[in-house]
Amino acid sequence: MALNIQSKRLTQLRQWLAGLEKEQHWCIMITADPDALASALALKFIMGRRVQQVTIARTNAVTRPDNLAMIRYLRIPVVEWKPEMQEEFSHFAMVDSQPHHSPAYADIHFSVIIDHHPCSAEHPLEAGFLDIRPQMGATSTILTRYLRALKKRPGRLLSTALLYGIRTDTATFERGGGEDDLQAYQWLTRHADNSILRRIIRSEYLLGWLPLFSRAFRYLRECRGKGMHAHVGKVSSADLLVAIADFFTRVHGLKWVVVSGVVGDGGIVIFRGDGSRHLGRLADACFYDVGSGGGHSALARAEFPLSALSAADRGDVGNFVHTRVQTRKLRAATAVDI
Ligand SMILES: [Mn+2]
Repeated sequence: MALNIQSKRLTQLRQWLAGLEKEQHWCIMITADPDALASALALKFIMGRRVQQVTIARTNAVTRPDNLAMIRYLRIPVVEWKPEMQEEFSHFAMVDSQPHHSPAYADIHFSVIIDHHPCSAEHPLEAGFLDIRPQMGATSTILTRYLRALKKRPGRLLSTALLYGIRTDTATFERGGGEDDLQAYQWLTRHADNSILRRIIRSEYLLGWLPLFSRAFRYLRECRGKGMHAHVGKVSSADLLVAIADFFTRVHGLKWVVVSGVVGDGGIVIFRGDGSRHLGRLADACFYDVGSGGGHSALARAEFPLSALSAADRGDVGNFVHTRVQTRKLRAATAVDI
């Protein structure tokens, strides 16, 4: 049975490929993340020289350092999508997403949709070639299966891209991914470049973030014996606070860390730890009366508007956070556990 379904899909894929024509200009649209980038690169490789042109266009900005590293080291030819580009193309494909996922896709007809997100009944999909498989941990797994079935051997860079796509979407099989993903992953490791993969994985920070790390190191103060707090002041995004907090989790002997900063007109506090102290409850206890806080034992977050603080506290948010984390008593567990 499974074999029949598989071969029916393969027949459809072959039919679609056979129907491609030399004068066509294709655009593969993505919301760029590792799985989407890898899947688009694989689809472009499969389409090969059957058509005039295959452009990969992203509708979002790429800011994460590992994604920037992936594009650079794997030489993924992705361009920023602009609505006026639409007339340059005769055909559109979409991987790792569905047309209703973004308003940027609204006015476009897609001839190909390949995705692993579930379909929704409100948004029926229509495309010349359609392959939606929610049971797959990554769209990269679906594309890897195409390569294997079509007996197309991917090069070093494409294999590494697909590997990183599966790795990211399944959190290296810690958070999803099944037998199919594992099989694809194993097959890809034979063709991939481990040293490039390692460079991508290790690209965790951007140069522009280093001054923030420097501020965090200078501020670092002890909290309740086993923890540390660092306030980094104004930052452009809470992601930077998360990156700094995650960095500190690599320090052996540091049980937990609190990294705070100001984003726009609000204070954000990121908690990370080894689970020995319930940080979700701590985050709640420290900030529930000025904002909100919560999370798991090893991973929590609190936010508050600066307008909720006194003028003196607003003038020294770092000290406000520090005093709270240092002195607040936990509330009853029932108040936060849901
Ligand atoms: Mn995906």
